[in-house]
Amino acid sequence: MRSRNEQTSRALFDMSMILNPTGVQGAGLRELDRTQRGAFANKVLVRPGAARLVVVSNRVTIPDASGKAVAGGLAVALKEALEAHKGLWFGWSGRVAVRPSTQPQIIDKGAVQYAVMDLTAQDRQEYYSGFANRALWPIMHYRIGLSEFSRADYAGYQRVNRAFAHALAQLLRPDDFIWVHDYHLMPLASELRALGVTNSIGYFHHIPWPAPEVLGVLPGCSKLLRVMLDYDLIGTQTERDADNLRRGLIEELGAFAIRPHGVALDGKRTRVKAFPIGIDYEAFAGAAEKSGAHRLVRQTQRSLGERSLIMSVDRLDYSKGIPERMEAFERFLLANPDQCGRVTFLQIAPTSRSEVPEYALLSRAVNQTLGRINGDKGEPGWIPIQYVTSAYSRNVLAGLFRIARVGLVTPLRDGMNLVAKEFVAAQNPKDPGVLILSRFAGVAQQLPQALIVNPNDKFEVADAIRRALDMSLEERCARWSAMAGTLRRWDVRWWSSAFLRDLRHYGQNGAAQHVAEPDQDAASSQSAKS
Ligand code: ADQ
Repeated sequence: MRSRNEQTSRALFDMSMILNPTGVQGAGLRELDRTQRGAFANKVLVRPGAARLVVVSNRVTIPDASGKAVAGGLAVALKEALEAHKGLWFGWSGRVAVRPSTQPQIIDKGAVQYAVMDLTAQDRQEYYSGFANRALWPIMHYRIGLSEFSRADYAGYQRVNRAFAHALAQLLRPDDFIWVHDYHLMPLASELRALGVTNSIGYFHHIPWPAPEVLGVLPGCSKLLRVMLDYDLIGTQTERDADNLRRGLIEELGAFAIRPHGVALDGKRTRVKAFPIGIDYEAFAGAAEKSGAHRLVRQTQRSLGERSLIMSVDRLDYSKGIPERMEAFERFLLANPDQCGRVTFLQIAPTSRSEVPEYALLSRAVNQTLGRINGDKGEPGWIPIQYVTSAYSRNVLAGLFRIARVGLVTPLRDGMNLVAKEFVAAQNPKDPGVLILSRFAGVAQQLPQALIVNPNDKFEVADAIRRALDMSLEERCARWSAMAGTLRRWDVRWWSSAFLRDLRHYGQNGAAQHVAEPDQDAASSQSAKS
């Protein structure tokens, strides 16, 4: 069992980068011993409990000196799986160095080993800020107009993936199974295969996978699709994402569909399946229950008085639809003058990726919209929209969610959206608030009992706010208990164990590189477009 401190310690968590920056300085660093370089051995079937789990993500969360994980929900989930498998977590240290690492730095913490690499400023710019966050992120979120492709960035993206593969391959044992996370590292399996690594390799895509027509706009998209075939198993957030990726592989590359969930091409076979990420429901609910004593929660409750709280929490990202949401709230006030002075909308939105120009523009747009609405609609003693940009502990967020009457989660596009799940977990079962949810967030497919809206339609969102505020206790309880049941059952432990179980299964049943022909039972073999 983890300690409560460990469970509740939380920093702002950019899940898409997989975890927040942490200091990795200090005791435990050592250079890789040459005798450890025993990679490139033949694949060994993974026996439950016997094989080591190797997690790879853009950023690595290393427990701090006191042994506590400085981490959000995913770090907690992965840490548990890592500990159970005496695992290794590999990725970027978060540091920029004058020279790139050729060898990872190894840090031992209890049952888990961490291996981190430094990047140069150029690597960071091209791989992370450039290709990952200026080209891939917008395309994957259907924002073609914002996607900036540059060959130099793409070369940097490939270079960092290759360097990571070289460093990681030195650490691998024959029976390790490898779990790669997110869009920064899509070519990693292919780079590892090129080095002769035959271990089972899985990949989880935390953000949406767009329709082939959208991804097709990105120069070099068929190369990006082709490298996905080197994974044994690819996890997506929703069935729609899985279907989009399978269609992309079939339509763009001419791969064959195979049953179940898979595609095959040129002797490679991969499975693509939805594994909706969950939260640590009980821990979040427990934190919410005890949060009333927290100063910030009490202060907020006092300042609200009789007013209803409408609440949103997001990283400051254009995919989250923050200015659009503020305008929908303005529309609600215009349509419901009786509500002026009776509701407060609290938007928490810590800055992220500020080195990317589109994010600086967004920050300005949010401030302008906010200023205009508060100036137009505010009154002495009442500011309609409160906007804060700090990161808060899980206890504080949970406490604020619990006193909110409405959770307004309206991203324009989102892989899953954990905030919606956290809002539900934080509610008082006897008097729950109402969740308003964008139909374009992956979570909407799991929570149809929320009020589902199109975030581009201000009128529809405004009507949903009114409906939420007027909803009877009976209806709120019925909706909430259905959502809570789903989230309890499909929690973060289910997510990691379901993925790893399937990775073992599909890894054992044909590594990507070992398949000569598509399965005979192919439901719909489709021929190459070209
Ligand atoms: P994100 O885009 O970062 O994640 P989200 O799923 O909402 O979005 O996760 C954000 C996390 O950060 C939540 O746990 C939230 O509580 C926390 N957080 C946000 N603001 C905070 C603040 N001010 N203080 C403290 N914590 C804060 C990406 C994808 C998502 C997908 C996740 C997980 O974009 O679609 O759900 O990965 O797979």
